[in-house]
Amino acid sequence: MQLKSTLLQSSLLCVALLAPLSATLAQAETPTASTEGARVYIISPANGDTVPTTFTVRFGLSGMGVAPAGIDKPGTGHHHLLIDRTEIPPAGMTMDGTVQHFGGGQTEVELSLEPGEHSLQLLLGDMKHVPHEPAVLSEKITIQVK
Ligand SMILES: [Cu+2]
Repeated sequence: MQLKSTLLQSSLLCVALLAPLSATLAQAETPTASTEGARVYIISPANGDTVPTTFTVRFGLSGMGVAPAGIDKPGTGHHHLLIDRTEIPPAGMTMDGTVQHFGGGQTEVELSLEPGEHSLQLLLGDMKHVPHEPAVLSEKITIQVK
C-alpha cells in the first residue's frame, strides 16, 4: 500500500482583515452625529469592584444601537474599550490600535489583566471607528484585579 502525501496550503486571510482599519488611520473624517441623550456605560464590573485576573466586561448602550463597523446606519456605532488610558482618543480621528475595537458589534469581552488597579472606559465609534459628535463616552471606572 502506498501513502500519498498531500500538500497543505495555508492562507493568510487574517492579514487582509486588518487592512481596512489601518487604511483610514489619521484621516480627517466628517463627524457622525450621535443621538441626543445617548449614553454608553459599563454594566459590569462596577466601579471599585475587585475582580479575578480574567473577567468579563459587559457594555451597555441606551439611546443608540450597536452595529458592526462598516455598516452605515444612522444612530448606531460600535463599542471601544479604553484600558488604563489617561487621554481620550481625539475627536474626528479614527481610533487606532491602542484602543480595543468591537467592530463585530460585540457587547461584552473576556479580559485578562495583570493584578493591580486598572481603569476601564467605553467610547462609541461610528462605522469608520471615529468618535461621534458629540462623543458618547462612559464614566471611567476603577477596578482592583487580584
Ligand atoms: Cu472601531
